[in-house]
Amino acid sequence: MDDTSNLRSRARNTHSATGGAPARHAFATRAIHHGHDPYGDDGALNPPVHLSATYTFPTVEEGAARFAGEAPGYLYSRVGNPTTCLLEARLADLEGGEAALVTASGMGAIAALMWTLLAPGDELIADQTLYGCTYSYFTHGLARFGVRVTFLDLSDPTRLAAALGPRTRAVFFETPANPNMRLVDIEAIAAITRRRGVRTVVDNTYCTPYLQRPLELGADFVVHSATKYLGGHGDLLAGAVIGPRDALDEIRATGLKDMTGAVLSSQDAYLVLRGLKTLALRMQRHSENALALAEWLAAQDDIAAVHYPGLASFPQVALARRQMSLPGGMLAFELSGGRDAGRRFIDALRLIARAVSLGEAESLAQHPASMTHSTYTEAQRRVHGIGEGLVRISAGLEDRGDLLDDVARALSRARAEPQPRNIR
Ligand code: 3LM
Repeated sequence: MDDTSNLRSRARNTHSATGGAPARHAFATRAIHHGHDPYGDDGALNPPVHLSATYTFPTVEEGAARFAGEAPGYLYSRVGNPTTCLLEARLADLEGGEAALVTASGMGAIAALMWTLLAPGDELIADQTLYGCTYSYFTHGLARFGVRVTFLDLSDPTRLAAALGPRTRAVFFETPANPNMRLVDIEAIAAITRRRGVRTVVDNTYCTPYLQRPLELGADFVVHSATKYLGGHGDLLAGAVIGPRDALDEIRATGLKDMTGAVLSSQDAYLVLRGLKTLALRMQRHSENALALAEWLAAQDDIAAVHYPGLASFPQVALARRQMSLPGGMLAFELSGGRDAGRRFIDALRLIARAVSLGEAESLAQHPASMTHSTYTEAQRRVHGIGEGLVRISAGLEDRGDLLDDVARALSRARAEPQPRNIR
């Protein structure tokens, strides 16, 4: 057995633990209980944080058997750790996948998956609108190593069949897309890729499995920035890949163990497990607050467009209702005054924080063209549908009235003459 296949078997062993709540329980219950037996070992209601880089072998023979994948047990935390493995079991369960792999960041998850799926000469087809660093990794990272990356507007799935070539291995998209909220029909895309043996990868960061479960709609892999809603408190970076067990074993043994080494620490895995306990509640509140903001903004004369899947005026509202159980906590909008008005608005906010990232208790606002999507050139942003005046808000968990007051006040200041920054 080569090193890779040993580790695949090893990962299978360390991932076999289930226990906890049976699968018939509802999402909110499984997000709290799945995979942990509070009556096991020492009776701890909360799972312990295992702070150990390495694990002892009772004998050399036993250690060799673990390395060969012939005996269960941990060997080194870059391959598996009881706390990270519990998080993996829970995320796999919530997304409806066979297995999961957690990583040090969302970019770590995407890189571990892509380095494993793709080889020089292969083609990746990606949606035209992506989070800035994913776009940068595809264009400057994968392309440098001989992978052809083709960007396509996947909000129209009919374009895909004609674009698939003999070396197309995977199709990657976010839905809703960061930052312009355009949706991609997961079921329609997966119906096309399945027939051609091409893997469909969905970045489900904006939705979380509480709102949308791409694997149930035919996707092969889900990736997450768990830094966002899954962790939920803005106090860590983490990522995840969820999908078929054999493929995940391979990603663990190659993309993660040997190529990126982007392993999640057990302390951060614990914090994500803690965040998951309130995921269902938080996603409901994020959605309520985002809807209130979107509706209020859409009623203002000087707002040129509001992009939010919960609005009846949203062009893809039928798809949103079919594919997502709630419209989520993210919205984007454009002021008629363009880039300057957008930046004045963000500068005038007092409660909503000027910051990138999303999915935290605190509401956050940012200007994609000069922040999260500054990895695109202005010309590329035009082609990829990312407006210069776009403002992105991650609706937090605060009181809805306080958020509306902040937005109303900032908007009236943005309408006025340009103000010096941070005058209150
Ligand atoms: C952001 N996004 O503000 P990490 N996939 C999606 C994402 O939104 C992100 C990642 C992957 C933002 C981060 S910008 C400097 C801050 C849809 C991250 C990458 O590696 O955990 O940050 O995830 O939009």
